[in-house]
Amino acid sequence: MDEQTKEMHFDALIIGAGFSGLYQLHRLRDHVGLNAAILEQGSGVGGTWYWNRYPGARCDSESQGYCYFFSKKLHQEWQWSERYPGHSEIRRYLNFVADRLNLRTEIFFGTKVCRCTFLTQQNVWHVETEKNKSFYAKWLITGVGCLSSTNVPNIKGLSSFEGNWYHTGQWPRGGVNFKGQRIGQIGTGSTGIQAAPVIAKECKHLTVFQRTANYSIPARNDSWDDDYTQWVRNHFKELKSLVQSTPSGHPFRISSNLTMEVSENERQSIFNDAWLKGGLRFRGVFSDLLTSSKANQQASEFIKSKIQRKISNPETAKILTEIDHPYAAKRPPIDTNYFETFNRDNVALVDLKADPISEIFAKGIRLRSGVEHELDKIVFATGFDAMTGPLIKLNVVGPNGNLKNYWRDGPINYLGLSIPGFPNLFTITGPGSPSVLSNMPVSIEQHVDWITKCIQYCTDKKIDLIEAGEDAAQDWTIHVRETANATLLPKVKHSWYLGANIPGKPRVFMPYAGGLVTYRQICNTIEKKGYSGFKLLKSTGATNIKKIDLQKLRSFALGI
Ligand code: NA7
Repeated sequence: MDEQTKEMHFDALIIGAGFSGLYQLHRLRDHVGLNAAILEQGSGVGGTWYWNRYPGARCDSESQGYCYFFSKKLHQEWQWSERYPGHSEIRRYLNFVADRLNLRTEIFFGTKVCRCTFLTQQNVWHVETEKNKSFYAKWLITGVGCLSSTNVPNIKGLSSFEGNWYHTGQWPRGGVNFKGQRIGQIGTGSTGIQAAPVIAKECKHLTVFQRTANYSIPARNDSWDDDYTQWVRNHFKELKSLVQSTPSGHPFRISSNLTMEVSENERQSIFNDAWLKGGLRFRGVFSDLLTSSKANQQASEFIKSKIQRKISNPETAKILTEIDHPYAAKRPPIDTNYFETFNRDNVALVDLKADPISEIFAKGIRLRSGVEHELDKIVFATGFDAMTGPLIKLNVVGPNGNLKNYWRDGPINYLGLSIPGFPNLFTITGPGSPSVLSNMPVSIEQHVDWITKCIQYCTDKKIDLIEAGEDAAQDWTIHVRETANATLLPKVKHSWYLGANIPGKPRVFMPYAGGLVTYRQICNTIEKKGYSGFKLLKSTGATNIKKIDLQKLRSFALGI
């Protein structure tokens, strides 16, 4: 390496300045004492929430659980305004955290990573950015999120469309003006279900193109008053212990009752209570909703009947409730007036199962039957190349080859954290970890704490290289699949949990369905056993980590 490259050495580089990256930087810099930095594509902190600014974008986790719990001080200073935090409030929260912990000095904004190569001679990662800048570090940690690689379906004729089109996951920072316009929205997942009611209120006419009907539970969002905020502050310890002791990481318990072991009346009353309370809590009213088809059917029928009653047009109600999968086997959306939106005069529903999109033409969308929908703007609420997509996009190359090739048949790794053949690389909330099946900040804290301890251990013991062993990774990958197969989760046609929404992507259930509590215990046991299943290597040519001038580096990264 020449003089210039030596100057760009870090102990640790973290990719992404969302919940994961910010906390990881804090832990490595402030607790382990490493020279660490974040490389962030956007111009601000927020991660997934930096890009998801579409109308109605809001978290489905309740705000008293959607935050960091590592610092009581931070917790006491922050105040959420609503039951479910909106996208701009989440960005404000992450900016508040970045400021309080003084993290910005170690974040390179506007720095998109395009390649990460492990240099075997030096035992360092070489990270290249879109602006042809290079960074080097012993440790590489990805905090790129699970839902950051957008999926715009390859529909014939999109380039001929004369209006503007947008993907919800890359929403323009200045917003989009829908006033007086005819809007087409493709997609009715969690995002589409949040967006449609808000767009409908703003635009002249909204046409929703639905391929698969979806369940949704009313969110029953509400603003928080000062009493509740005070209650949350006073119960920091209890809330922390609650989110860390539930399988989903959400601030509510899962009932141990079995659906068919209560009377019909009691069952309906339990469902009804949960419907009135709203949100993801519905999933937790019985313990077997995701393991027993019979139990699930009870919940599914209940929800469908509730939805039907909301919609005035029977034909529309039929299209919206012909749902082809068990409740919550796909990511279960929650909504604010989604189904009611179809009672508005300016909203139409198109059933793509009956009449699929044939092409996009200059003036709008044409269906296979020849029916044309003239549109001024198209909104793609068509989801993401989830979990593996953002990691593969980094073009990670280990000593034996690249990640894309290694994962060509689906992700293989150990604990969702470490990949054989990719030393000193950790993937926060990677495939094979509970991640998207859990309340993300809780999973993230667990991962970051584990990674930090592991790096501290390697530093103390002068270990140069650590990576998942092949056998341990194979066993873990099989365990992840078997755990999912014991549930109804893989029984869905188009689920992004399975990668089935992306043409050509291997159909493999990606997140770990064993729950956060079990997962945490497994990780802790592995740590206590001196990182069993990992390969730990000491070499003579230890990486020479040099203190650097951050200001100089930041200018370098930004090309100024
Ligand atoms: P999802 O849940 O993947 O939903 C995408 C939607 O887009 C879904 O309704 C898809 O129908 C539809 N889609 C995708 N491709 C097409 C094409 N080619 N034609 C028509 N319709 C299509 O993504 P979301 O953004 O809603 O949610 C992702 C997560 O973000 C969410 O779970 C939260 O955790 C946050 P399909 O069901 O595949 O038939």
